Amino acid sequence: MEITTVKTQAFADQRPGTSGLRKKVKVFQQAHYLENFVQAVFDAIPDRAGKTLVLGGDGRYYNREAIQTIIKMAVANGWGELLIGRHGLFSTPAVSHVIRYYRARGGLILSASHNPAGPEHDFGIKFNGENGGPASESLTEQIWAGSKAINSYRIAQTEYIDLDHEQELQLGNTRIRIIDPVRDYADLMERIFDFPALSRLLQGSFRMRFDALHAITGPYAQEILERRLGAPAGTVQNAIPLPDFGGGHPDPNLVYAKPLADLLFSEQAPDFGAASDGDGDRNMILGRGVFVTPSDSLAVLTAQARCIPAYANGLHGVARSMPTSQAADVVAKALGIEYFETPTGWKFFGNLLDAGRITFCGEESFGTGSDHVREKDGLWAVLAWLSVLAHSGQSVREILDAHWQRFGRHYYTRHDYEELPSEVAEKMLAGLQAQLPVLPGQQLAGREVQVADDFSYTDPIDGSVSEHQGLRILFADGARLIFRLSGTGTTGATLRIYHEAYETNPEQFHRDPQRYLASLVTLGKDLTRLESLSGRKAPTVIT
Ligand code: VG1
Ligand code: CO
Repeated sequence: MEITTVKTQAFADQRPGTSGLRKKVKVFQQAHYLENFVQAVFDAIPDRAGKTLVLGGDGRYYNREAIQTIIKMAVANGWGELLIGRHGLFSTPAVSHVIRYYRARGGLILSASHNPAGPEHDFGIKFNGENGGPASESLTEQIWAGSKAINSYRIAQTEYIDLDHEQELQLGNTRIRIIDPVRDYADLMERIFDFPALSRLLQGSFRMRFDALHAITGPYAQEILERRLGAPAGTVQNAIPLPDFGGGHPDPNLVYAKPLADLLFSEQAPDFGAASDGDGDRNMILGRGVFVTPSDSLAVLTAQARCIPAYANGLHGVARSMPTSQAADVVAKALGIEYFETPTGWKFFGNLLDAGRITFCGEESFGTGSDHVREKDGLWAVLAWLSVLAHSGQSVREILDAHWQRFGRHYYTRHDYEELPSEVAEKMLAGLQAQLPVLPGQQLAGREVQVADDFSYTDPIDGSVSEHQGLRILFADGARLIFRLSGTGTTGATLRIYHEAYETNPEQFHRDPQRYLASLVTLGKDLTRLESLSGRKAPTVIT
């Protein structure tokens, strides 16, 4: 096996964002760009020799080429074994499980998640560690530092590896195993949920539609929903992962999964609708004529967890990212379990999950998950909702109504302003930050400001501190207004403004969130001088 050391020059822009390194495909196609980053990751894992690495992606454009390169580099860098998904495919939650199940040292996931795919769009790569979760902040910083200092990488001269059949082969000292990317994950779901009960639901008069948006969850959803649970053929739509995801945004929200949303709000609506994103970690939950906000979804599942066999003894605790509504906190208080508020990004849940302090966690960005893996998990959330529906015999609307009656309703909406010039977005936030000290005590939008700050998080397990995680305005009545810049985009800057208000009067439970929150929306735009600085009148995406 010939191994070459290739001289290279560092790139200055390989700092991973909220979830790995994401760039335009064209950026990744520059000579040595992918190789440099992969070498920086490998260098940050000094104990890799002889260990197992899991490898796969969401099937987007450039997935296959990147895998061939990474195989050669893994061989040259002393990995003992590679577990690669057949066709080069793996969803993010499946990689997380496979790392844990086979006690691998880590995994590389090739995905830009909810970002569009194709030669003109995005590609990405992220490293998950031996707990199955995204690299910690400190490891991420180390990888970035390595990427800036790199001057060579190692690569083996090997033949092209056939990824399309399950097989085992030996390349130098590295064993390569092409495995079924779905089986182990589907088996895990079968251990968590009551499959006979779910089969009865799906084989009866209940109707559901799952939209895989031409991305990775298609094969997983077909295996689990249609084959193992016996839902009618066609329950899963857009099930074949396409390199360009059919030209759409593989992002499960009311804007990018519009055909599904339209169906659930039509006369022909089935009982239940769900969608997932490019790499399979997000979920959107819809009932007939009703959309469940992800924040409410986390709260409902927390309240109902005991109907699922794996959680029949109750939950240790629950965590949510800071911008996620406080609905789950209210449930946790009622259940007498711990609850936590972390910065945005799944990596911040890892320590709490590993320490057994939380069982469920979630984000407002359509992410929900549990301690079964160390990533958010779209299909898990769908099966959890189906479990609640099967157990209660109620509709999604009835479940939500009953939840609000018991815990109150957290009205919530997020407004995204995408592709702003970076200087403009930074100016808006800097302007707001300068005002924060004088806001407490003021009356704004008819509410009294209690706290106005820049969110800083101290990890309760290892004491590490993460600063500048979003600007917050907390009102005395429990309402919140939050501002932060996205760390997953590849063009300009995306400003996210999150609006939340708590309502306990049942007569007010069925208002339109946009109207209910209108004064907070106006306030958010005023405080950032949004219209005058950016010229934008309306957000690009409302969820
Ligand atoms: C977004 C979401 C965040 C999520 C992240 C990765 O990050 O807001 O909650 O964890 O995407 O999700 P940002 O920095 O753009 O706000 V995924 O499904 O793209 O891996
Ligand atoms: Co994703």
